[in-house]
Amino acid sequence: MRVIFLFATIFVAAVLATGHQTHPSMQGMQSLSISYDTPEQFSLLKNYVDDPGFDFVRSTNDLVDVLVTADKIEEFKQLLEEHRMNYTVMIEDVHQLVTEQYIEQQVERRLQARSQDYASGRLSFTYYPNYTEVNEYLTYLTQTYKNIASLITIGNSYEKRSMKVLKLSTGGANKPAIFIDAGIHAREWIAPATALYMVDLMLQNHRDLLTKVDWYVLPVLNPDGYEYTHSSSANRLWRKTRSNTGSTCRGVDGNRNYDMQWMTIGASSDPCSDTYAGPKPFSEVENQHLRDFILTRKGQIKAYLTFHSYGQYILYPWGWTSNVPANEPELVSKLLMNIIASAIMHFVTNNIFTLLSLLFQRNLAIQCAQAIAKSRRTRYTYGTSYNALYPNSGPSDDWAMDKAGIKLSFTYELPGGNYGDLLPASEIKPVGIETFEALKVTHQYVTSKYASH
Ligand code: 0X9
Ligand code: ZN
Repeated sequence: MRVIFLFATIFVAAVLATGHQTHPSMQGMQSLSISYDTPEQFSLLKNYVDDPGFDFVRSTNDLVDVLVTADKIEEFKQLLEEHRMNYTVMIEDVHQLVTEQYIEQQVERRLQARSQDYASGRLSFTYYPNYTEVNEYLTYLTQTYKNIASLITIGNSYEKRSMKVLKLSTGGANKPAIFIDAGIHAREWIAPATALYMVDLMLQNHRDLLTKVDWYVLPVLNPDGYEYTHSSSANRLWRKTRSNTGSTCRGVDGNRNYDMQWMTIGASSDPCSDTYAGPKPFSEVENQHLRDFILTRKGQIKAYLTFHSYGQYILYPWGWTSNVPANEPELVSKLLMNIIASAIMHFVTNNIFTLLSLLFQRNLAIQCAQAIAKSRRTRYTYGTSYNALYPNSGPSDDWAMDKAGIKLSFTYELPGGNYGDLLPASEIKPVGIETFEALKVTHQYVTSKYASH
């Protein structure tokens, strides 16, 4: 079993280290989800990693999701069957789906434009907003919630798009803060939408979350890439930034570019790869802005949350080693530890209610996963990035914990349903509502640990 795990780990790293400059024609492209469990099956899949007709969009230790072009699909399916590998066709026709979704987006946009309600920049969350619409919405928030919402421009992207952090604060000094970013990977549209919808929920119905904690939300960390995916259906699956690093291929994987074990594992030095780590750590100006913003508020930010898709994971450091961080018990509880802690607490306080609440307490990741499951039965896996997903280096959450000293640092891989990163916009609100439950838990934890009472 260990041998298989090792093979899987190497395979996953190899898969991630490759990628293609642009996506080949989507006409007739299919999305397959393949499960595998023997070393032979791993090596069989590995043969296709460099094939331009294949794009491995998600990899775990027992399954891969891969987009396969029309000219390769039948032969590949036959091969899977011959080797008794189970697969499901997740998307029958990627091109058709992407095209339909672009039309739907436009229809919803027009519907929204007709409504007086939305004239001022408010979002309906019935379609994925583009970069301009995100900014209009941010401005709308500052005008509507004058005493709470403000914008901090942290700099410009490579293509000179301004990057704005939304600050939500009810005033007062020395409050702990929670920082959220989304959209470092351009095609993961559900991430910015979820971050914004949670802001919407907070401002409309949950102002209590603003009393003791300040919030910073950067909804689009990679504005150029995000805008590129919105510009044409042919670019919908772009992942990286849009910087020109001197190669024929553009862009850097922002989540391999932080100065944290940079380029040590699960990252590529090939500019044409989807996991290209960049020519040096922090080569990407967008990441530099995020770094400077966070370091300026080093003591204040107590939790760092970064939203991605897909796969339903709550991940915490590290990605580069199988070792767990020193405060792992805080990030995810051990039941036994909780019981012991509860007993001590009970002894100290002699309070039955404290005992009961602590007995049922799980620490943060598991509590968040449970809160989400309770909301809509969505199942999240939690664990360190290396152990629960795959090894990789230079991601923002590892940097936030190690270099910015933020002890609570999580990556959320939001749901992709049967669609992966092409999740229909009708899922924005349901995903936002369930994820908001995890946000409440995180807020509660930060408040009880860091806020003055
Ligand atoms: O590979 C990534 O950057 C993330 N997955 S994604 O499918 N959204 O691209 C996972 C990053 C988690 N790993 C660490 N934070 N170390
Ligand atoms: Zn991502």
